[in-house]
Amino acid sequence: MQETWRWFGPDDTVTLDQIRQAGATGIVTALDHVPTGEVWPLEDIRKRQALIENAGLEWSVVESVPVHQDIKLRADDYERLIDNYQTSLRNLGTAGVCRVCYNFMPVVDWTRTNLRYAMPNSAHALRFEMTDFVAYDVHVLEREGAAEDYSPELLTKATERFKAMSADEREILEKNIIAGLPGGEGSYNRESIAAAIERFRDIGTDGMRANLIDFLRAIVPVAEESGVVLAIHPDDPPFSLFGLPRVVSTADDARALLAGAPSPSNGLTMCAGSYGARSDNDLVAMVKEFGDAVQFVHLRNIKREPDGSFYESEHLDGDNDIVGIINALLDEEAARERAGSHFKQIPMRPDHGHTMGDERDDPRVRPGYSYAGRMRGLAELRGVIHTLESLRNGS
Ligand code: DNO
Repeated sequence: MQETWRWFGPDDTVTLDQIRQAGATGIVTALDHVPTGEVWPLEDIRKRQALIENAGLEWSVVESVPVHQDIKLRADDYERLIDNYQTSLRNLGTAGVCRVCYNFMPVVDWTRTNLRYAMPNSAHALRFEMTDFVAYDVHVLEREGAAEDYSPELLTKATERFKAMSADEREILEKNIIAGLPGGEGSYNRESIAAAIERFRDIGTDGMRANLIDFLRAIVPVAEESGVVLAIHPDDPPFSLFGLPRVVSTADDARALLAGAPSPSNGLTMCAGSYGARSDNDLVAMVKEFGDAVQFVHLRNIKREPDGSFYESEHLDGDNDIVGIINALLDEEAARERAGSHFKQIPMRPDHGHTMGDERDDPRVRPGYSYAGRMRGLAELRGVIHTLESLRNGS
């Protein structure tokens, strides 16, 4: 596996030198200055690539080339937006940046309710708490019909929670949910999120899936011609938010999107933390089943609670069988080696980490993307990979 690290570009609090010191060899980054839907110019791709290569690293994965909401809706300007996406893929292929992660979540990208959830050791973790989310949806956003999407017990808990929150707490909760998290697409205020949700209200799961497959049929052949592999990121969390359909949440969803546009370029991101937030996703079985479609891996652990809430636990301590997942990925790499496959090394990144040490109370540090927290995660994961590889080699 290639050890990679997400870098938010020159204004990241973590430098390329520090990333090398942490032991990663690959960079995961995006041209965040290009507005969603516009073409990624070859010149800008080459400039970013040169920065990375001059630091002795490789640009291994693009995360993400965001998909415009109009493409997800097949509305308004979507044809031009798809053309632009195709051009961006061609430009990335020309530069030799060959793996592209993206997602197809409606309205909001990855979502948490608490970015400073205190662990027993006083480090901070990210948390999604269902009661808080419902309190926001029903009592702050006051989305029409929201109450019908939740059970009476949850609604009662959410009402109590809402009443007990101070104005500051409500404001922080709103910001966490709708203002956008690092690397996420879309930042809203209360009016604009309500309008965005409204646009998706009647699309339904089948409509959303059909739009994803139409999009894949337009971009996968271009990726293939350009030597690029796509790796769709699952929904995070992997269930409906704001009553909207999410179609990249389960093994069935992954099966459907792969079958909809079969190609070696139509691949998956195995985000352990996202798929793993559902107890009905068996991640080891998914790696085995999807095998050569797994083109990028986010290794992260979570602790689930019965109502759908979860928090991001330490990388080796949670409900995900990280050792089993890594073992299955090593099997897949060995199969690729035997088959002489071009993309035999699977890039992985330690996805998120706790905010700890000097960074914990530093407002410049991106939640989930601290240096120390991810370095700790990477070191633990590296230990697992090394051990499993040694056992395979009989040493
Ligand atoms: C969170 C991430 C997301 C993810 C995008 C993929 O840390 O996993 O930002 O990168 O949703 O398109």
